[in-house]
Amino acid sequence: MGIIAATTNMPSSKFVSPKNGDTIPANTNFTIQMAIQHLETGHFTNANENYFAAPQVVNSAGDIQGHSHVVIDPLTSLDQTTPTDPTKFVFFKGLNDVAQNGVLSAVVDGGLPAGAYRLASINTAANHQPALVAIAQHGALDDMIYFTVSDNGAAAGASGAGAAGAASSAASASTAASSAAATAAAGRGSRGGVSAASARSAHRAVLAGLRAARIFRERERRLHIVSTTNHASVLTAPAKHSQIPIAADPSTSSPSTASSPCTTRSS
Ligand SMILES: [Cu+2]
Repeated sequence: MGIIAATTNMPSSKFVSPKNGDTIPANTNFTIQMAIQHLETGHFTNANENYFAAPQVVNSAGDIQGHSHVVIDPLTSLDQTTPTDPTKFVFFKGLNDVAQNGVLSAVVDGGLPAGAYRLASINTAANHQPALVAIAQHGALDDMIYFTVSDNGAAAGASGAGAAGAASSAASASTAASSAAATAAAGRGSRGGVSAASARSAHRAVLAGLRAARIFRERERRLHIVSTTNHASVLTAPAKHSQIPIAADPSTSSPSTASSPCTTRSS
């Protein structure tokens, strides 16, 4: 997984525009702005080639080096209670630039048709994996807000109280997701990697793991990225990842391309 951010360096974000509960005009350009902290933005790799393919790294201050994404899901109403379909978003953009004064921006060209929407961040390490932090119980590392797009500027559907309810369900959904993720992670851990393998392949796996650990430690040393705040949870890459350049080294990271799944996409 890489170097896990200390509790003092957990990233978090909050949308500045649109704000939760806002109503914006239909089919009109708008700019998403999101304030972010404890993420050293501007680090990203080509998602077509290196998606999840190298471990998370942090800078000398302990902040994760990565980037963010914004995604807008259409809703049936602001107080929708059925789960959304993650393949059915209407706007997605990787925010690959460095934040300006702590704020990341993305223009939604042409805007959106009238309706109710959910806007969420996906704060990630350079290889697009969700940010990893030192403890399972933490506040949301991402933001999620609800807004209305209207032909006439009026809020669609839910009352103010309804909108507040939607926001609070979002908060609990987010907490539930975190705990589900933690449970899943624990499940993977307890199953172990090699229990079902033959003794020989288990032995090979251990040797490969040790080799990967050695290579990873050497990279850390070269990149001077280990600080006292993040020693606690250094994890090593699986052997099959050991030759993949890590993103903190600018000479080896691949630029994102127009065809990368981490760039703008509408569906
Ligand atoms: Cu990405």
